[in-house]
Amino acid sequence: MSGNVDLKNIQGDIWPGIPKKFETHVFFNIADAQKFKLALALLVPFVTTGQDVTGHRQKILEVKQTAAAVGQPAPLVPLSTLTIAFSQFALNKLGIKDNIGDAVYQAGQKADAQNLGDKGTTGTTGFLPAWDAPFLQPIDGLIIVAGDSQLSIDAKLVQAKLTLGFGLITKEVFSITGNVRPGDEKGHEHFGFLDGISNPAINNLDTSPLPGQESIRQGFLFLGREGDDTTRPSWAIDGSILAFRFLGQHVPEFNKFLEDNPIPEVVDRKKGSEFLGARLVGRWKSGAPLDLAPTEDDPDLGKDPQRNNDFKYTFPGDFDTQDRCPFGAHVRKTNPRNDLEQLGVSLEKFKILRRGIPYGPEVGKDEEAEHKTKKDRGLLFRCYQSHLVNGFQFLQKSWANTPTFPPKNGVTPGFDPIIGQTNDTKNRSITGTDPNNQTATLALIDEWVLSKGGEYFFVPSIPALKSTFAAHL
Ligand code: N7H
Repeated sequence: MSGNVDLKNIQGDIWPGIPKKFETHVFFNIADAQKFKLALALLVPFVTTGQDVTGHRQKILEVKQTAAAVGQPAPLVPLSTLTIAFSQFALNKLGIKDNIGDAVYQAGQKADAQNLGDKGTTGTTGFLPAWDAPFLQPIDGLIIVAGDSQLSIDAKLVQAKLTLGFGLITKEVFSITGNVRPGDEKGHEHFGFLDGISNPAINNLDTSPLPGQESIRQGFLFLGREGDDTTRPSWAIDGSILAFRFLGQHVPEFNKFLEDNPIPEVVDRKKGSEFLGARLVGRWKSGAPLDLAPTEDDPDLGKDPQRNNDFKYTFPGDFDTQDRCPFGAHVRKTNPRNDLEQLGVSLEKFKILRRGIPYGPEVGKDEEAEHKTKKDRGLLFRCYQSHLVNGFQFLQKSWANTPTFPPKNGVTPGFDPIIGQTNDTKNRSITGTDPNNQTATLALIDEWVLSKGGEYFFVPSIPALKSTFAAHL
């Protein structure tokens, strides 16, 4: 199908993405399908659309401009939003029998866990991932409430739970709140790196892409739109598939590894450790990409959206050497840019739109001193795409977990040091972290990101919520 999505019809978390400080995820099961459909009909008017979020973003911009004009810091604009998503288990319960056209979604993430490289055990009933208990049972749906403050989202959540009859019609399985990190760490994930920089632009929606930002056809994000060649049921159009991953991060242990393995020949040990961190991620903590800032951090570049994503690994030597950026660095593994384009491979179908948020407290002094994680923290990772097999699943399995990717003559890049994993061994390594000794292998003795659970959800359009998911009142 050609044509463009109508912002009134899509959920705003997919596009343009919700500006948020706090975000609660409530995973639920449907206890009474008939009553749930009636309750959902009452909730649909409160689901946040793309048009709603466009309005919020405009308001935030205006408030910022007004504050800047008088030299004042901009106040936060009150905001609370609601997103709702359903797993295949929910479709079954609600009697929605059509084949959505994504076998990975239909089987569910628990069935995919071994394939994704998650830890676990194999018994008589097959592979059991070492996930947190709530994710080991079927989960029907997910409500995401996001906003500017805990207070705003709490009020929205109470309203949503009352409407859906939580406790009777709908049962809560698990709930977790993420928040933007405090002070200067705003926008940085728990290892300390600026996140949320590189996402694809969507044709005819992001009308002025940032320098370096690649545009994809709408069908690679929304089912049934241009570029999506799969047969879909008519109600699935303008929905998107959400991969949720509950990812714990061992921050003190990661920092200790950097401390113990500084890149040699750098002015001092501390800078050598920072350099190793940047070589593992492919960007400095400031966000500055190694491809543009290969030897030292450039904080002005890091925070400048006009420049911080404007690179493709096309500098002389980039394709064959790891002088500027290791082939296995996290951002190069998950978006290899020219490494594949030079081989004639288009990256369009491998694009995902990331919408995550950190969770858990800041690292405590005791954890820092003992180099040991004592409190749970990490990333509530979410990404959207129209096909999991080319999107999240492919990036995790065929790129991050595959040491020979990206393909390079005579060099094995190694695992993605941040998210690459194997089911039950800790036998991970990477090459090229030391620019002066690029064939040396660095053993990644620990895994610092641990999968604690997840599920694949479908995020329906507003018309689909009304016509197919909810009862007709
Ligand atoms: Fe990643 N990190 O802090 O190291 N990621 N990521 N990610 N990630 C990115 O460009 C991180 C995860 C992608 O276009 C940045 O926005 C952490 C999963 C993709 O150049 C940083 C975790 C998957 C990109 C991190 C985590 C991806 C990307 C740079 C888990 C998919 C864009 C900031 C706890 C399977 C690459 C930015 C590009 C960027 C980190 C998870 C994918 C700093 C800590 C599970 C596609």
